[in-house]
Amino acid sequence: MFTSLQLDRAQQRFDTWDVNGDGQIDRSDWQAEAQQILKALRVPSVSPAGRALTEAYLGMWSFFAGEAGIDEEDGSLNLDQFNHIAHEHIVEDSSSGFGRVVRPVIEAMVELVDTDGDHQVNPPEFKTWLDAINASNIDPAEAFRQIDTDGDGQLSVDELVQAVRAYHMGDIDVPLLGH
Ligand SMILES: [Ca+2]
Ligand SMILES: [Ca+2]
Ligand SMILES: [Ca+2]
Repeated sequence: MFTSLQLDRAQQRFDTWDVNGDGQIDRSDWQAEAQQILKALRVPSVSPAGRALTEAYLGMWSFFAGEAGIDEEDGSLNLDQFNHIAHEHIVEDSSSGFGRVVRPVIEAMVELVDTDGDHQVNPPEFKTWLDAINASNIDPAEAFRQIDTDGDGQLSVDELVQAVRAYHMGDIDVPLLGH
């Protein structure tokens, strides 16, 4: 069963991904979410980094569509279907296929904000990340501490992938893939 916080997170996640607000999630919503992030970062969507993010987002959509047994071009998911898949794959099983489709999104985001090129995210780079997903109500320093589980002052791809799951579990308060 979902806890109420997990349900709340799933609802927030759904509302975020339902970019055009029609109560259904489809491919265009995921594309729009990636476009919004790229626009906020002033990165052209046709650049290699822009393409990588868009493809990674569409990879997440392919996963959800596949799990729901719907056509990824024409199909759409309602809230119940979305919750079911999220429950099965995000909350219950950390080694599931969802982890494998989240990782490319995290890697693409790290690439986009990693101004010093060390493939990790330092505090100023993390601030850029939060701004890009419009998470203005998040305390960047507190969020950083929650995600930096080894406390080395850098967010690794692994820590960030774990944080996506921890957010949906209700263990931490930081949405990393849009808000
Ligand atoms: Ca929609
Ligand atoms: Ca860096
Ligand atoms: Ca770390």
